[in-house]
Amino acid sequence: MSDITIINLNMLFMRYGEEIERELHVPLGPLYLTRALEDAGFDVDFRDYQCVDSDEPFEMTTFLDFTGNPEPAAVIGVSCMANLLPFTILALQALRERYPDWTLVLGGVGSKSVETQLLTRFPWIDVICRGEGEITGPDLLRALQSKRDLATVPGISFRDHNNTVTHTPNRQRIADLDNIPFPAFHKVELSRYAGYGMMSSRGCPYPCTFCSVAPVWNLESYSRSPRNIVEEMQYLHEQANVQLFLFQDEFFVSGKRQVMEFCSELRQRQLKLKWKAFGRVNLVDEEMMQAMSDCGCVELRFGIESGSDRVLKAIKKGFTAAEVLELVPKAIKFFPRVDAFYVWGFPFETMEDFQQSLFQMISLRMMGARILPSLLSLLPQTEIYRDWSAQKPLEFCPFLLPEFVFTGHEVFRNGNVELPEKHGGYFDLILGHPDLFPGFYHIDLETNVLPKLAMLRQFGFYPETTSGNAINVTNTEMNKESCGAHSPG
Ligand code: B12
Ligand code: SF4
Repeated sequence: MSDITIINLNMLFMRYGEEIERELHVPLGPLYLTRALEDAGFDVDFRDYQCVDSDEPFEMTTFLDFTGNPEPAAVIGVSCMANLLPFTILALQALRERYPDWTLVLGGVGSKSVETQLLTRFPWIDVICRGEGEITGPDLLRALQSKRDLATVPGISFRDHNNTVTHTPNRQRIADLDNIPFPAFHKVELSRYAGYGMMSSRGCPYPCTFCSVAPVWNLESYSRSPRNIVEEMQYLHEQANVQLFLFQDEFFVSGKRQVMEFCSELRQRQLKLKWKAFGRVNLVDEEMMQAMSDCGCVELRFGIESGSDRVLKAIKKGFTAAEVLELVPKAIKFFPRVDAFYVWGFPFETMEDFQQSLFQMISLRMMGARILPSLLSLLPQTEIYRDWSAQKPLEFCPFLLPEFVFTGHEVFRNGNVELPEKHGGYFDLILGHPDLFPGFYHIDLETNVLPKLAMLRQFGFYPETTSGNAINVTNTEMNKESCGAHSPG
């Protein structure tokens, strides 16, 4: 019997009418964790729920069949992001009912900042792992197996014998990322996944108020060496014939020297591979883009967020609209595809600010960029959530869920959300705990979100509505465009 069963629940699963969109991404976090546990001598039973052979992954019977066949180890570790936290909580409850004596551990970014509420309100969760798992995971498993006091394990939260929630001190971030062994690729069938995701860095040094990347990495940012990154690409290319790599991290362009060295490392090894990465408007220049394009970069993505300097300043983005208009048209000349991500619906974004964004989006679209607008998600780790949830009520609007899909069970017909009665439990959970799931809520629907959505539709950035205000998502192509943040497409 294995020492631990790790289940990945980081996934994209959406249902548009009868059509299902499912995009398998290599579950990097749980695979890094698995590798560290194996290196520490543990036998790991790794399961990727993305690959479950069912179109009903959020039916509890599907989850229990997947987990129970074969029987899981006595310690079960689950990994999720904020959008699947409601499902994960109910899935852990189902596991608790089936395996009353097993230890249930929750990890991944979804529980970040809400650990106390989770452990207090859902007593079936035993332990939450905060932050990186490579050192905490093996330490925790050793402590569980030897019945050592969990208070000696840094980086976790748990309920002690008196039912009091205890948070042990944060574990120090891993600064030398080159020392982390490659993920446990042998546990998955790489060819099943869409493109291959990679992380060249962990964290981000910028303080953008709406973004959870910096807080989930405890405000510290580290990059791998160009050599270490290219070694992983070469390994995957040789072992699994991977040809296309997707740098998922937002801080690939951490510095000009880093990027230039990465390109020269690829050239020296004569690796003719294709790759996609995120840029940052204030960190990229023509020389860098030329080098990137010369060695296989087929897509550069920019988080632009707004066309209004007032908004860019308020969200602490660190560049201006003029810099965007200077750089992005140049990027379009270098790369077959340039993505421009925008966030709309900030509670302080006036209609004038929004129109400036719209104008910029239309201009860049005409020049050939792919425009990807997203409605602001109020993630609990962010400054914007903390500031605004204290000032304004959070409003729930089910037909805006496609921006932040939680179960894939929302069926959209004629523009209306239909939730099968048997899955009403997810909605009840979300409605009962807005502080745990603020990503499903909005601020000021009537005067902020809905009028802006109407204008975005008018200019073709979202599908037209067929009834009321609801988003008609029958045009799948269009929706793939508007939610493709890290996707290979
Ligand atoms: C790749 C990625 C994805 C991939 C996930 C692929 C996969 N199968 O894993 C895809 C494309 C599916 C994705 C989707 C989304 N994503 Co995303 N994504 C990322 C990204 C860029 C990297 C994640 C990653 O691989 N990290 C690297 C690994 C090493 O870290 P890790 O996963 O955290 O794992 C470590 C620890 O958490 C821990 N750990 C993890 N699991 C476990 C389990 C146990 C038991 C233990 C002990 C430890 C442990 O150990 C790991 C190793 O150190 C991050 C941003 C970032 N830079 O971090 C955003 C990020 C995670 N995504 C985010 C969001 C919001 C989303 C969406 C919900 C967006 C949306 N609006 O819809 C969607 C969800 C899908 C949907 N719409 O249904 C947010 C998460 C916020 C939150 N608090 O949950 C992030 C932080 C980005 C952001 N801008 O804020 N995403
Ligand atoms: S939006 Fe981009 S630059 Fe800003 S904090 Fe998030 S990852 Fe960093």
